[in-house]
Amino acid sequence: MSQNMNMPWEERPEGCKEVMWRYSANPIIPRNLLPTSNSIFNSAVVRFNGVFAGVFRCDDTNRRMRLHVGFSKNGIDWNINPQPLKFCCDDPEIGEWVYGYDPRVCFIEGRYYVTWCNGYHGPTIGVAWTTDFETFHQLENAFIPFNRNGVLFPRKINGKFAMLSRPSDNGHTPFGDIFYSETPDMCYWGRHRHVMSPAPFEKSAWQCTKIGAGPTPIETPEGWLLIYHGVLNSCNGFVYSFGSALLDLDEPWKVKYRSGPYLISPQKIYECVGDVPNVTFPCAALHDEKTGRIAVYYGCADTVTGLVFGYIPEIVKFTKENSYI
Ligand code: BMA
Repeated sequence: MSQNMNMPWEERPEGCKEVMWRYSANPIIPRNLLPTSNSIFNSAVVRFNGVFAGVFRCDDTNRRMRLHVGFSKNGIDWNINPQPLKFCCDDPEIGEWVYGYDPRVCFIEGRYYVTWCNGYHGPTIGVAWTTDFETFHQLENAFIPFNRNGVLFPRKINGKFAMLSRPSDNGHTPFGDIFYSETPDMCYWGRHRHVMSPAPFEKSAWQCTKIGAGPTPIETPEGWLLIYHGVLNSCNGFVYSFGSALLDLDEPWKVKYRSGPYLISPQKIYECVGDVPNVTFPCAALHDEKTGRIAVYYGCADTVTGLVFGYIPEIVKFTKENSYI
């Protein structure tokens, strides 16, 4: 790994022509890092006080879906609290824990907001904030069930907080479009706009069944860079890959470009073998404005956590030059 502790980094391997490349020591988090963990994947990390902090999806050996807080000096070696995260909430009806998974963490105006798939009469989008990764203040759920993949934008847009989400069903949803919603106060969400649907099979098959936003979108001069997962329903079940899109900066429900080819698909053993085979599921990214470097954290086969690297300007170029829309 690079000496620069600003973010984890490893240069593109010689001869590699891919837009994004995997960390050579993947997976970075083994399934059994905690004494009671069955799997640690689909997790969110951010910079915090000169180190890194994160909210991790740790399914336990009862196969209950739990969230745990973790810290790291280099973004690669993680200390994850063996005790599950407990949210503080004034309203027991909202604060009652049922299950939680696939967290995202987004820094906006001095607070780290956590959004996750929260069990409340089925999956919906839970919202909480923290400033210290110790006390987490849980707010109202953003939407009614069923919904997944709630991903906040890192700044207000036209004066409102904004979120992407993916309305779904109570099972292993065989459909799914990404929508945009906004709120003045992190409580009342509205102005729901359609962003994008799965792609036509004949144009981009890896994303033809359903799609969902991944890490917090990154602001670039070309638009919001959105890395998102897409699903293909193969004869062997769902296959989760990820690609990229560029959304309009002021009206992010307008998609400017969308990659036909995937950036990453399940190809390595740790992505193809595990509790759910053939899943690469991005939930977080660290990036560096100066160098354009990006490191994406992704769940592998619903079992372990991996890292892939790239350069934002190259991903933007790839998205534009290979857009199918
Ligand atoms: C989705 C979510 C993800 C998971 C994926 C593949 O519906 O449950 O957490 O990674 O399925 O199993």
